[in-house]
Amino acid sequence: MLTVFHTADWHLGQSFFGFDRDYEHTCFLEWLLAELQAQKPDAMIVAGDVFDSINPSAVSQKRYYSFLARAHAALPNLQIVITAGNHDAGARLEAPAELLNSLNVTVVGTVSRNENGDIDLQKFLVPLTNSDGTVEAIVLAIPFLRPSDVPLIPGAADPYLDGIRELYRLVTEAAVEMKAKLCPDAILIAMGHCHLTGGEESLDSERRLVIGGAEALTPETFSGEVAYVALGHLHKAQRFHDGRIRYSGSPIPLSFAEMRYTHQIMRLTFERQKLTAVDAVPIPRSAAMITVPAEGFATITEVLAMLERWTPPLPCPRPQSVSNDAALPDNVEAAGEPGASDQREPQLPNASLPLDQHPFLEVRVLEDQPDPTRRKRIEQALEGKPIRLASIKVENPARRHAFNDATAELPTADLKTINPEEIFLGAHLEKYGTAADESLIRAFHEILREEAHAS
Ligand SMILES: [Mn+2]
Repeated sequence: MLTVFHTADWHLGQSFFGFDRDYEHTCFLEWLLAELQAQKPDAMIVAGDVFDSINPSAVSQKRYYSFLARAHAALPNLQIVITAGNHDAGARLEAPAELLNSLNVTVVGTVSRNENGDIDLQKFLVPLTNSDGTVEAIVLAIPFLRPSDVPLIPGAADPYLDGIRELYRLVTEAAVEMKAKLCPDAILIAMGHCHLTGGEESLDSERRLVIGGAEALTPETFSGEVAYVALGHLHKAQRFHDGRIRYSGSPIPLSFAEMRYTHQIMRLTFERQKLTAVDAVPIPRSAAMITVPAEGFATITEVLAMLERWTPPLPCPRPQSVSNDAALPDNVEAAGEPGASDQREPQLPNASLPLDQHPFLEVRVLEDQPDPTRRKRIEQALEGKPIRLASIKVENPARRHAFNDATAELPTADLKTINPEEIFLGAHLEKYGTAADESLIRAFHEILREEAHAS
């Protein structure tokens, strides 16, 4: 029997509308370490997007390397296989590969070629052993593939997609060969960081791989010889082909569009050369994400009233290793203080929720007229409340309609004859669906005069 954890899309170091996610990532990694210790899987695979950017912060790198070191110290037989995603710098992720080998961690970030230009297929093959030391599986550790990574196929209709399919075919062939030689009973587990046709996406944070949807691969890319395909890239956990191919999903929501996803890791059990069980292990949420209103949009008056009424959630217990006491207000006892939690009222004083546990808020306002005071009024309504205002989303139902009308009526003027007021009036109509009033037009002319003086 072989048990494997499948996770992906950690996006360590993400900056969320200027707020960092270090607390949430630390909680996740603590939880993951505890899960590993409790369940003692033979291996864990991380299918890309370890970091959010190609130049990850020192703090996020520290989280990552500390986690790997602690996981190895706690479970010396645990094998970890990590591939690079489209957010990662593959070469950078791979740079400490030899060092990480000593921690039983294999990292594949890039495609390597020999002096003839042939792709090194062996680099992608990682044998997994069970607790007896028998090779039970071979992982096809394939990172996110860029167009220059894939084999050139003469006359291909789509060189990139066909190249990806060809690379998977070649690696599968090499794995089958290795299996015949080394361990005829082993199963094949493929990894990938890609977009499968029909996959449900969240465009806010995944970053489209190629514009136009042509980047999507079909599930047939993965040969039937592969028992399980562990994917990353789409942040919603989802399955294809009766669950043989899965996205584990990201451990935390990376955008407001993902706040209702179930965040989980997959625990896979393989027995007698077959995938016999897949369990989704839910990951506890360490900071809430909310929108006001909960559904759709509301007028600024309604929104302000809702924000006034809003009350904070109870704080979550802090993991031991989060040493961010600076974020704790002075009147709060440190976590773990005996009796501290018992004395807490359900209605908390505002300051008692540590800053990094404040929910992220997106305010969704229905716009009927220009409102330069909007942000200020929202901020005032939130004053003293333990919440992080991340985003104000403005919806104007009249806008699209007005825009269509306006563009239909716009004369085709050349740049020399068009005047600033006309552009301003057109833009106002397009944005708000109404004509600008006298005071606004006066204010606009005032700006024009100032501008003329300045230049
Ligand atoms: Mn991702």
